Amino acid sequence: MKTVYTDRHRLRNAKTELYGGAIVPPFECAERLDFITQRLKEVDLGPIVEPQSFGLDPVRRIHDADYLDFLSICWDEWKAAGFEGEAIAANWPARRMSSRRPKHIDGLIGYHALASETSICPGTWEAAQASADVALTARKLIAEGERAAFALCRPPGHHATGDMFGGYCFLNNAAIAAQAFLDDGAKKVAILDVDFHHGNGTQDIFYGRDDVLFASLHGEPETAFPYFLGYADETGEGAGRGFTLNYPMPEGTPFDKWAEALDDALAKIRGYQPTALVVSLGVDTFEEDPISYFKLKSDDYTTYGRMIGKTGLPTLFVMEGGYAVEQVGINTVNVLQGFEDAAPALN
Ligand code: OKP
Ligand code: ZN
Repeated sequence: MKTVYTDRHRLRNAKTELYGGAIVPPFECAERLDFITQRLKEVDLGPIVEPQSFGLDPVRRIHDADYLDFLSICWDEWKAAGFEGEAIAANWPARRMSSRRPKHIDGLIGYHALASETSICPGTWEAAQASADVALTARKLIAEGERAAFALCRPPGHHATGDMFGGYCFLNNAAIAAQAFLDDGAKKVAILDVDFHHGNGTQDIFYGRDDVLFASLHGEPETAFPYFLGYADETGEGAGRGFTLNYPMPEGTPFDKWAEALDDALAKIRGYQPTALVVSLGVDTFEEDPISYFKLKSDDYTTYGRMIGKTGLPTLFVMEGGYAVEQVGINTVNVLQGFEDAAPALN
């Protein structure tokens, strides 16, 4: 399988994350991708190719114009405001307050943020656009006949909504790619989110629609980020009723329990008969992940890659999280190898 990758992810090199009341070096760091590209080469999974540029039109299909405008000006305005640190949200339109959009960047950033851990630094906007191009390029490989492709995206995307960033995400790469499949003639697309965290952004974007089936396996919202979405009784609204599937699971969940949820999700995805499957691939389900609490082991990634491969669907893997940096390469590539094992390349 081909991987799409660009060094432009390094344009985002944030120095700060707000974590437990302390400012720490971000868990979501450039080094993660070094371990993944190294492993891809070690096992010779396939060619690593550069993305092409699609511009902002396919991004605008998912994200609001004023949100994209905010992302493009955020750093310059933060600097112009005279702040010393990286741009970080500290103010929100909380319950019973006005949701009108402020002008000052200190207010505006809160309007467009869903959490405060993620700092915006110079280069963030450029890296986020490159990450979307990676997803769109890998999607195009599938449209042109590949059975599968790996979009090695960074920054990740599944927490980003149409108008909010947070949880290390700015542009929702998986949603942008899914919409591109539809705009290219697909009638139905499924998104399977196996990252440890609930894909709240993707769910929110497609919640009222029946042309995208969204299924997410994740830490239960009572105890895991993003806390305010991902309950099992969230199943979609209006035309989208029944097209959102949530599998929240408790602390300590081992692979056999997790795999039962995956089995159920895959059966429903098969029944939906989508033209393509987009996998939001986060490997923070790993037992040694520093910010998560599932108990998957490295071999389990191969096993579930095979399970996904057995659907026989054209599959776009889009990189999301995974923070046990030194094992991120092995675990991610295990999924792709397991997939190829069950679904050999067409050419
Ligand atoms: C991004 B992705 C843990 C705090 C976590 C943000 C996590 C973002 C995860 N105690 N804060 O889904 O991997
Ligand atoms: Zn995650």
